Amino acid sequence: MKKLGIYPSIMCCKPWDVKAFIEKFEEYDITSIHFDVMDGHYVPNVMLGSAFFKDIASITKLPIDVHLMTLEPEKFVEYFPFRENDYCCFHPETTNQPYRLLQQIKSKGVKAGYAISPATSIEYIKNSLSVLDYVLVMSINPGFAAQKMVPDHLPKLKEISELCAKADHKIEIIVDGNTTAENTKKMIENGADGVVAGTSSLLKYGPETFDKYYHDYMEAIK
Ligand code: S6P
Ligand code: MG
Repeated sequence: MKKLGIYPSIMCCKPWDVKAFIEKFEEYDITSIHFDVMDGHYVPNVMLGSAFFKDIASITKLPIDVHLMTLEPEKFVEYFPFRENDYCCFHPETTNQPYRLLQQIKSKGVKAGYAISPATSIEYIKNSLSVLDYVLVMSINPGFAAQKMVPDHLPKLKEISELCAKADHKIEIIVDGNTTAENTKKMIENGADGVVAGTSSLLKYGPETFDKYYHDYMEAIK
């Protein structure tokens, strides 16, 4: 079985713990650092800016996956000095030309994805299969950590993964929200290739607990 992708959500780390957590992420060779950007308009919260992105990029070569929860994501894409192999996704309903924006992101050498909120139509995915590198499937309403998985998530995840399997290249399916070990098992069964890890699993406490939580989590999802 393919190794599950792990995308720890840096917004769940206290500022004073960020460096120590990143050292742990490197030690465990995690897939990418999940970076939540919130504009206070698309979602009722404000989070993580481009200066913080630059700071993280200056201390690690791990890829950073930027999750834009903003209106006019085409503007925000220009604020971040992406490196090759970083990821960037946005919510397709927040922009007039989502297909064009995927192409724009890919032209920077960056992996391009859609973030799909619980009620967002999967038609966007259907009409963009050839340009999508990944889909971030939200199992919660975007805006806050520490929420519970919505009841409609698993069947939607299955539908999305089956749809993406029709593409002529691999489209990664990453789940964002409430990825407890118990939920992660069900998410894998329904097509997840990777999960965002936050307060529900690896980042519940400080970096000194990471080893324990990582081993317990990996053991529990076997
Ligand atoms: C929510 C955001 C997420 C959270 C993540 C936190 O708007 O997009 O990436 O950071 O879900 O993890 P948890 O385990 O607290 O749900
Ligand atoms: Mg996110």
